[in-house]
Amino acid sequence: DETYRVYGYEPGQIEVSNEVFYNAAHPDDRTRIGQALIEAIEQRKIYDIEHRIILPDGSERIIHCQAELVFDNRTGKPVKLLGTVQDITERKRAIDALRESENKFRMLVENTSEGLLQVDNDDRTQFINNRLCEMVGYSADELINKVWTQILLDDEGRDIIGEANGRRRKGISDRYETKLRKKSGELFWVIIGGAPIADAEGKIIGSMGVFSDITEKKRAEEQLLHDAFHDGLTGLANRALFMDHLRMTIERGKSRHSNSYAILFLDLDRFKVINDSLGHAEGDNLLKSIARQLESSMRTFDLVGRLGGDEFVILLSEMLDEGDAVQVAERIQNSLKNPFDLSGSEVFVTVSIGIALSTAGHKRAEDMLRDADIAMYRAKARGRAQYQIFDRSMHEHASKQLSLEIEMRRALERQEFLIYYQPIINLENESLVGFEALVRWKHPERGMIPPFVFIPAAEENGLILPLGNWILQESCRQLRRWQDDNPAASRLMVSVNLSCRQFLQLDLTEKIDATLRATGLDPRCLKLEITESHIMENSEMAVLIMNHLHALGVEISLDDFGTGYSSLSYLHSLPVDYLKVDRSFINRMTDSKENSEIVSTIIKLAHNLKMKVIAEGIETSEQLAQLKNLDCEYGQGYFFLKPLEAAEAEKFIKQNAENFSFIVNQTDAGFKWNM
Ligand SMILES: Nc1nc2c(ncn2[C@@H]2O[C@H](COP(=O)(O)OP(=O)(O)OP(=O)(O)O)[C@@H](O)[C@H]2O)c(=O)[nH]1
Ligand SMILES: [Mg+2]
Repeated sequence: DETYRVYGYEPGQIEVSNEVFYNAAHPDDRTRIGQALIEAIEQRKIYDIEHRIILPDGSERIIHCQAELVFDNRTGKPVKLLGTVQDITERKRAIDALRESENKFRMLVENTSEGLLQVDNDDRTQFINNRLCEMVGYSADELINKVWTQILLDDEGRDIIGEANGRRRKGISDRYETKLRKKSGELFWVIIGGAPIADAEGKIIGSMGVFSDITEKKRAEEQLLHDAFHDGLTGLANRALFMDHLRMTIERGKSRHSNSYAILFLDLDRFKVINDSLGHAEGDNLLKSIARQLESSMRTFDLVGRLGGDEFVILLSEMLDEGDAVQVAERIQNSLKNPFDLSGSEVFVTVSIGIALSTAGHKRAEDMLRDADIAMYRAKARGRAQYQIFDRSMHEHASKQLSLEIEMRRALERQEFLIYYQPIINLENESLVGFEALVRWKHPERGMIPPFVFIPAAEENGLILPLGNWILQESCRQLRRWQDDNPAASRLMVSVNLSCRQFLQLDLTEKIDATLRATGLDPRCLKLEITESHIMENSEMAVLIMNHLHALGVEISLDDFGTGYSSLSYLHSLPVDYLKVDRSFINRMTDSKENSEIVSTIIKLAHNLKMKVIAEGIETSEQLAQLKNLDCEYGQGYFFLKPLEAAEAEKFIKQNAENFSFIVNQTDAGFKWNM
């Protein structure tokens, strides 16, 4: 009955014959069937074949026939086949599908870009794919049945895998990162996706790992991390990293009292000049060279950082005593004595250093850095190229400066600044030639604040630029108005002090030109006073600026001559029109012969250099007489007149307008003007 069913008939539906079987066989399989039959007959063996048949409904099946031949005893000829027929279509299809999926899997394993590794519970390699072999540089033979952790990992990696294996044994799959060692010894990063392998009973017998090379990703991550904490230009620690280290050092210092530490705050002196003269790119090169120089003069456990601009910081975390910090500061200053080579130009650099010591007991890193900064500022104010150690009084000074700055900003807005005009007299005929413009601050609560209090502060905080501009504008405007009102005043001049920062402004000439145009003042009526220290710091640049100013028609006075460090020898190279002799020389000139000799020498020197002389601070008739004797051209001082408010000066001009030879009466107490 089963045979009928296999062939697609009801039992007994047809008469069974060889022909029926033969016809049902798939035409393509018939030759094979014939051959199998012949073999069975000739070799007297079992007829055993799988082949396709076509059922009466046209569908195709696969069958397995196993039959014995029955031979006629007499003739020895085969008479029939006795055996079984089985429909194996479903089983056949399942096996084919399995084979196909196995092939697919093998393809995948061999061609995947991931490394695959199967190990037993003793970490012996059971299977490794080509990709992983490629990654580690070993052949499969070198790894199969070997303990892979001994070959491909270092101690740290073995610890990581040990932990991972623990999780595998509990049946957990997960991912983790570790380094592998190549056959060449080189280490590289992988991420491993690990999964346990269980046998039929669910017992864990090993694990399978998928390895991906993440070296590039790791490198990018490390780069990112590095960039976040380092200065892009010099590669030094940046503010974030430096502050982090400082914080840790302060914390450590709280628990362990033996070690002292310090920070050094460095700012290059006049770095702007290098940028302006050699260009920003060379400025950058200099910053890089200085970074290397600082690193090389530090011990490995000191941290050098760059906060930005031309500011560097150093953390000395292991000091024996406070003297160490001073020694380091001196070493740095000495190491910068040699010039730097910037594309052929030799550049000398000095640096101002502020030191904050752990003994000051800072609790916060920010406070310690701020105090080192304050000390650095003090080093700048004291003339640069030196170091200063922070102490409390500096803090007070700095807070005062800060409140002064705030007040000055307000004063600028509220126009609390005034200009006083001090007459300058032609000594030969005692006539008025003009005024020196002097700024005063009329503070609403504190009254008059003298310039020596707020001008240095304004230099430090930069407010000197807006303030200086205002003084220039206002003096030019005022003089022009007086000239308009009194034609006789048309030859009066005004002399305006320029601060160092103003003088070194890149667009100074343009600004002055614009001011003259805006106020309509004749350039010959404006004189600019510059102190010698400005010029000393950058004499080439100073000469350049002075030449520009001369081109405008503006004359220049060298102020406070003799008080600074200027040597007489370089005076001849300066395009200066007037020399102002400082009041301290005039004060003392009648004391002794030597003192008057000094003034005499200065005046002769100026005359030799075709400069005219203005004596400051004339207070007595004796001084005036001596100066006249020495052919000093001009003078100013209380003996003539004190600085006048604008309204007073105006009245003075009006009342003496007919004749600018003002003198009415000269007494020992001074001049009596028409006022
Ligand atoms: N080349 C270069 N210059 C920079 C960079 N950052 C800031 N600067 C310049 O560095 C100068 C720093 O100025 P300061 O330190 O205030 O002034 P200085 O000219 O050094 O004068 P002192 O410090 O007062 O002696 C400014 O002119 C900035 O324009 C930088 O990354 N590269
Ligand atoms: Mg600087």
